[in-house]
Amino acid sequence: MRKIIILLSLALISLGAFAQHDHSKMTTKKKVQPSVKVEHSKSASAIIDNYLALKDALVKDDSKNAASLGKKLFDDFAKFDLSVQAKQQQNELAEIIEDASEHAKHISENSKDIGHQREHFEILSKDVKDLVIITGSDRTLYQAFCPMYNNNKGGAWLSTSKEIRNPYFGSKMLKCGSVQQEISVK
Ligand SMILES: [Cu+2]
Repeated sequence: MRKIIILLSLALISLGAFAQHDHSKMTTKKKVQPSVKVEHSKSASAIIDNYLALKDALVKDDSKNAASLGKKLFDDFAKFDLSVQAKQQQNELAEIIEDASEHAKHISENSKDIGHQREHFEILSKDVKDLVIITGSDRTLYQAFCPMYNNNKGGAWLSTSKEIRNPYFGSKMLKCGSVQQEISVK
């Protein structure tokens, strides 16, 4: 019996040590948020498609492709039909789209500066999330978070997969981050 207790406490101690070793700085910022359910809608499908393609280009450190996808997104925002959205949400949507267009534009104009593209992508990601929560989505999205981006201030992005592929660090730190929130379709 005594032996078992000693073994158990040893196991607990090593578990504790392991947990502490596991990026202690980062886990403090890894706030898991309650999942949200949005309406099923195709209103934002083109935006989601091109946002995700842009995210993948940044994962691949492909600033040139990111720039052309930034242009596509810019066009998607321009084409977005506000009139079919609920009246009381049109103003807020218009503001989100105005901001998001600006970030998409900067991404399109900085094909030689991936760091700058990533700065805009971080805010763009927030805009796309805010947009989708209002308009609804045609697919489940996961918000992932990299605690190390921007001098450990962290940065979030959206993905259709729970697998981490980091658009802020690309090949330098492909798997840094964790899923923070699920945005699923009702
Ligand atoms: Cu800029």
